Amino acid sequence: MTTRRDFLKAAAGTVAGGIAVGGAAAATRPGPEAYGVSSPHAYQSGQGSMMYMPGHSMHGARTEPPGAPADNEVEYKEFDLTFDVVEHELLPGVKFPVFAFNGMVPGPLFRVQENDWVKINVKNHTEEMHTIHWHGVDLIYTMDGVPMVNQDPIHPDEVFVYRFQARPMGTRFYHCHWSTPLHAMSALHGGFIIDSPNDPIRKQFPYTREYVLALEAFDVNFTRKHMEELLKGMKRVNKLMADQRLTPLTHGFFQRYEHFLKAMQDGWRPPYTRGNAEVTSIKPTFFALNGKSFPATIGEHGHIKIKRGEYIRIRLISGSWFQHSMHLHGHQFWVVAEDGNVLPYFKRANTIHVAPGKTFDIIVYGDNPGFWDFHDHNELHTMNNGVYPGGMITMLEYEDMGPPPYVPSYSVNQ
Ligand SMILES: [Cu+2]
Repeated sequence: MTTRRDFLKAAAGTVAGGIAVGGAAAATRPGPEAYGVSSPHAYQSGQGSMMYMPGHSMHGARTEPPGAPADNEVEYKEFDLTFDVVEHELLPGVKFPVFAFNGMVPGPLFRVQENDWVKINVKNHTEEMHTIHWHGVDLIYTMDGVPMVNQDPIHPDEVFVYRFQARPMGTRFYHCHWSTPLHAMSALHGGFIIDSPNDPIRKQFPYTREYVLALEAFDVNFTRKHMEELLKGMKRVNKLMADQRLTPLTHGFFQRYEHFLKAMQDGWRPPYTRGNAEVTSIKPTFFALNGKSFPATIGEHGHIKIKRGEYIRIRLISGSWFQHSMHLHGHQFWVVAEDGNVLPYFKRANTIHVAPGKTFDIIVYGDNPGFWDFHDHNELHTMNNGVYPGGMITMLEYEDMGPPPYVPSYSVNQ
């Protein structure tokens, strides 16, 4: 006896067989839903995972991760940030394209008070995806900005809203965490200074000026080439999204680790197994302080100034993947904070090692009038494309010294 149910099963088998004749791959390879395309995103109040939204477009989209107080619950200090692509001049004769916050290298400097609630509306004006990580800030985990760990990357044309309480006090920073070498080697970083009236450094050293120095390394050739390729690739991805043809297999995004493993079982290969051009070594050729290489670090872009009897505070922020050993001539400074945190005792030093991801605060006292070199003692970083002098050299100038007895030239070796 044939039931209606058996009949339906048989019919389904026939249809499936018919498709297999037309294309074996279509019959054996699972569809996008097998890789988690349609499962709901964990963030209830967000936009959901935008990776495979039908009719994908992030124009007008505004993603607000959960976990922070609403606008009417606390008083927010509000800021706007953008991701842009700009042509940046490191020094005369050297321009290259970079990703930059608000078009600035480094990004704008934030100054807030400890325990302020801050709200940062971030808009992505580029064709590439990004996130922002607030380095050294103890915030709500949904605002931590790590793609594929606690947020989806911020897509082209999307607005993403970070909200958190600024704490603890100290020299913090922010950077893009969509960590392709391109972004790290590009200019997506900036200082995030959290002040407090209870700052013991301010009490012990009555400093009157302060400086923030981002230490940077750029491989301009790699950045030029890689950015061009990446933007081409992103245009293709955006087109595929608009045409609703993007699948996890073409883009390599999976909502769950098991989906990723299943795709590999089904024959998909991740880019890192393909001998892909993305796997390359980075050889920085230019080094910079606040976006400028020596001699462009001098003058209007702000070398460091001091007067006799003055205390100044310098906040050093690692914006690079490399080790920097900053040495000040003619002075013993105090190292007063590491990673933004006030040290239990203030160490005297003239050289400070700033490893990737670190910040240090130092206090300099004006007791030796002159013009003094402040530079990375890794001398490879004091060259511009292999030519000395350049890179991470700046100057400490006593303003009250009168005309200098000797004015150096800015000539470079041939
Ligand atoms: Cu980025």
